Amino acid sequence: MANYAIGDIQGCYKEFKLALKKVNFNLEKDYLWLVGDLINRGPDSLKLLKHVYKIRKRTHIVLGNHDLHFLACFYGQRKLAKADTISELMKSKESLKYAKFLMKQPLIFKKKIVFKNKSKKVIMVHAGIPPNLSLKNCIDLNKEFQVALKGNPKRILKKVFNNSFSKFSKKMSEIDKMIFFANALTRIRACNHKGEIDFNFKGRINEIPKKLNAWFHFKNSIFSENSQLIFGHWAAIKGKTKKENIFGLDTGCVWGDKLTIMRLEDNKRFQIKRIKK
Ligand SMILES: [Mn+2]
Repeated sequence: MANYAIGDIQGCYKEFKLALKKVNFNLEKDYLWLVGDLINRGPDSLKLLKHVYKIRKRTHIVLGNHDLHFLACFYGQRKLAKADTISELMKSKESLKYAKFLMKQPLIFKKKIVFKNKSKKVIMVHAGIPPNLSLKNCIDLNKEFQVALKGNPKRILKKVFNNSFSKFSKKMSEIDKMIFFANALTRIRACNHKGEIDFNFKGRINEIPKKLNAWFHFKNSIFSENSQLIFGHWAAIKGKTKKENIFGLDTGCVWGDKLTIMRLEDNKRFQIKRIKK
């Protein structure tokens, strides 16, 4: 029995299948973790969702910004952009089924993994965690977000990428807290010294301006010794964080680089090169 986590697939279905094959993924025994951005920008978003839906009982998912973007488009709250490749999915007869399936997925997921008599807590998010949110804050906000999204998807999805809040504050209204949380967990890369998120910076680690720092370099009780964090989203850092217990899994498959699948028991990485058309 093993747990395997895959970085941003973004509709790269062929590479996804090869990744499962490479680790001999066994549906009866193994679990699959997906760090979000399952769809969009790549060629086969519909095929990918079909497959993931079929194996959903053995799959743990967190939503990424592209998954939220699809939901917002599906519920008429955002428009497709030129670079989007989800129109086949939008037009599919099964789009409602997949939209409802994605709506049930959290923004943060955690599970205890036992390996060689040692146990560790593994936490999964799409982009990262802002400096001033604890694990308890995240779990609470995630619950509220899921209830609100299910209750009134349009209300939440309309504002989901609103950048007006760069830092969490208890003074925010309940809906603003949820919007901030969803936006931060699916889009964070760098923050300034006050812990405020800069939503514009998307470059490499060595290109970070002096006034900013990567989110995983801030102190946060979540990054404690007995826990391990996995995330995707930031393809430009190619999975490197220089932190022992924080693992980036987006290695830019959709941009022509590689798809990473990591066994969480021993953190061994396997990679599939993007198949050229
Ligand atoms: Mn992303």
